[in-house]
Amino acid sequence: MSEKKIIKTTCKSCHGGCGVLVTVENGTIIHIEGNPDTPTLGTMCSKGLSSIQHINHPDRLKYPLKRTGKRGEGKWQRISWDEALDTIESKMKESIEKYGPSSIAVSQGTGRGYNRYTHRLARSIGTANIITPGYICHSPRLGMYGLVTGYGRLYCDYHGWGGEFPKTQISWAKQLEISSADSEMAVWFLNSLKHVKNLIVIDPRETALSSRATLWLQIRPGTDAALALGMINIIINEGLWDKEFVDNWTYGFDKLKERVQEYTPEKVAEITWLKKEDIIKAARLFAEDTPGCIQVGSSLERQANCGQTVRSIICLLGVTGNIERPGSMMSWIVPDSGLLEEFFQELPLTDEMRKGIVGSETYRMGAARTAHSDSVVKQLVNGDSVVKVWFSVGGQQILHLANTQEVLQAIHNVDFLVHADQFMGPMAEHADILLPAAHWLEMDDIYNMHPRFMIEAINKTVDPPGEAWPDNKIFNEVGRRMAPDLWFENVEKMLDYTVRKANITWKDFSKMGVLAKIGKDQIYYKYKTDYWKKGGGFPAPTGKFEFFSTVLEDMGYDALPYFQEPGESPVSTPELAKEYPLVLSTGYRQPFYFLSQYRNIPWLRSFQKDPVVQIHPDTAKEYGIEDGDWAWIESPRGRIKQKARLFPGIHPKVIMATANCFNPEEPGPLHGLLTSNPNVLTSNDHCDPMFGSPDLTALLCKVYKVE
Ligand SMILES: Nc1nc2c(c(=O)[nH]1)N[C@H]1C(S)=C(S)[C@@H](COP(=O)(O)OP(=O)(O)OC[C@H]3O[C@@H](n4cnc5c(=O)[nH]c(N)nc54)[C@H](O)[C@@H]3O)O[C@H]1N2
Ligand SMILES: Nc1nc2c(c(=O)[nH]1)N[C@H]1C(S)=C(S)[C@@H](COP(=O)(O)OP(=O)(O)OC[C@H]3O[C@@H](n4cnc5c(=O)[nH]c(N)nc54)[C@H](O)[C@@H]3O)O[C@H]1N2
Ligand code: SF4
Ligand SMILES: [Mo]
Repeated sequence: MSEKKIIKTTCKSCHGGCGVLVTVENGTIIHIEGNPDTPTLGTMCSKGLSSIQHINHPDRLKYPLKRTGKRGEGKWQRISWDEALDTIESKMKESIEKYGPSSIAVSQGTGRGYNRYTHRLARSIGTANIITPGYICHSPRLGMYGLVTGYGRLYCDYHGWGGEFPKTQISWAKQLEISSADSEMAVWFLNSLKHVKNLIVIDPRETALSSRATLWLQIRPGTDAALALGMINIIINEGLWDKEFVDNWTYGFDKLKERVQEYTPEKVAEITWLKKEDIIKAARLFAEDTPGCIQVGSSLERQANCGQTVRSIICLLGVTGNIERPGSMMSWIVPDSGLLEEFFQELPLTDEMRKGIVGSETYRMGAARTAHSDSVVKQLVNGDSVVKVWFSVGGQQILHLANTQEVLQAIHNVDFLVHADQFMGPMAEHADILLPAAHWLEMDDIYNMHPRFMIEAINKTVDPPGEAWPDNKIFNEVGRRMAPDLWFENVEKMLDYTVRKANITWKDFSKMGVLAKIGKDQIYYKYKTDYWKKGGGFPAPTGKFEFFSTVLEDMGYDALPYFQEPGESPVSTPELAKEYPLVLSTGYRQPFYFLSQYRNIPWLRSFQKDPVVQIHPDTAKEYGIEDGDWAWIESPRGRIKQKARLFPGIHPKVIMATANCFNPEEPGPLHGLLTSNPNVLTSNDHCDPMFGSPDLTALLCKVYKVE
């Protein structure tokens, strides 16, 4: 008799966390579909739906491996988990003995639901050298929200829970409908468009959203701070600001008013390549048709002026009073379990750990709690590296950091590199010990990527292949060896601990599926209550929303927002622009890929075989390129080739390359990395003074046909 059952779980093939129903027959998954009884309302995308091809892929890593040849030579020997863990333990302990705990780095890629484990492992070992892409993705926003308001998170309220939907929504460098990124959920956003009066899209490219927008501002990449400051200028000078909010709840408005005077509509139009009339229209719509919210995309954080850009946008929210009002920007009340981040935050970040953080002296906002990746790279290349042992789970730093050639050299200089992954790839190829990781269909875990008003259960549906382990088990077992008192007897005990504050066990939560604060559980206008401060106010040092940041002033940074040209641009480096006349942007998200992942999944690959560069037809004609031609894209750092897609929706002076690329089918160790990955072109020389983010999306390049 065949046995068939339906298991409820959560997809983490991207950040979205869609609720899923999985049909398992005799131990094999035969069907996957969205679960309508979850906050994602039954929606799923091609990535999640292709998971059966993913888990059964013949190239899955199945056993722990140890390198036998030279680094990257592709010679491996199968070993047991015991041997792998013994080796990791002894290498880590040896390094701590010789160089101190800061010599251990723990790294991850984008959030894949295990951030809390990465951080807890590092802190339990005594190091804060955590290598994460946070500083180019989401953390600048959180850091700046934290500075201005005193709490770290502000998200768009398009749920209607407070009785109002946003009347004006700005999609600023974001493709939420594809990305479901950064605590915003595509399905709720798309549903809210029924209620929106003005949709404003700010993007150098036409997108699915811009084609239905009230106003599309086709901005020059890297000039968004100027636009935000220009909009504030108009709002203040036309008397359109929210007087009740500004007078009672903010600090430094007069100083901001003075600062934005230099950002006149004329000047901003010149900087941004926008029409003055459109800038004025955007400012008026956003100030007059309230409430409104702004989705901030991570393209703005992959730039060397990201800190001030994000800050300028938050000030725009402040002058329009779009804070904590239904239909504006909200900080969410978290579920009864507390934030999952408490799992690592409960281990203190000691002064000694802080002192050991690579890059912390220079990038004081970005490298206050984690390492600055580009500084780690530079140190490794220069031979004066603090980091000696690198424990990497997911994440392909070789691909995702700026200046691929230099990162590659750095990786070769690491004393001992461990990597956990599901497949071979450029990072895995360079490991000393390679650990096989399970897929979300093969594990029990708790997910919080991202809406901070809920957590979700990931329930195991089938066994992983060979001896692959879930990441949480890998972290726990390494943790138990390095700091036995701070880790758990087994994964179930660890998950029990994670939800203990809700007075439930993992088994209870596994059945519940979701723990959330939705609808009436949320509190609006918290600053008008005792929530943060007795008598009302914000938890920032002045008790107010700080246009003028007292914390930045104390740190010696400019306390008011300003615009700075990208390090390489037609304006900042006009001589270079003669040879490289086009602005290079990288990184718009592909619906069927997640960063470098899934090019080996046949169904997903069938949608778009090769990495594509979008070029305006006039520009392409000028350089003799036709639709479908392979084109070289060259910057002062090197050149790569991608397939040209002629696209009238992109600004003629801008090209957009697909980021995070390699071809799994090409030979290792690099799998075509040096001819496909746009970070061959990007620079780690100019970095944001606060966060250390390099220019990954606003640089100079030229294009020509591959002969
Ligand atoms: N030029 C340019 N560079 C960029 C960007 C850009 O837009 N342009 N984007 C930047 C941003 S925002 C980010 S977040 C980074 C992202 O960069 P990464 O997160 O490093 O992205 P990937 O290259 O997909 O590497 C992820 C690896 O993790 C593995 N993996 C997936 N799931 C799991 C799992 O559950 N467990 C384990 N152990 N492994 C898993 C995958 O197989 C893959 O090898 O790239 C950054 N770099
Ligand atoms: N399907 C899928 N989903 C993903 C990912 C994926 O690879 N695939 N990656 C995940 C990750 S790690 C992240 S960080 C998020 C990112 O997702 P989002 O934050 O939504 O942003 P992106 O899609 O990277 O880029 C959004 C837009 O920014 C525009 N843009 C580029 N430069 C500029 C600029 O200087 N100014 C302005 N105003 N616009 C600019 C691009 O043209 C693009 O349309 O997506 C996540 N979700
Ligand atoms: S949107 Fe993300 S979470 Fe949802 S099904 Fe697609 S990959 Fe999975
Ligand atoms: Mo990201």
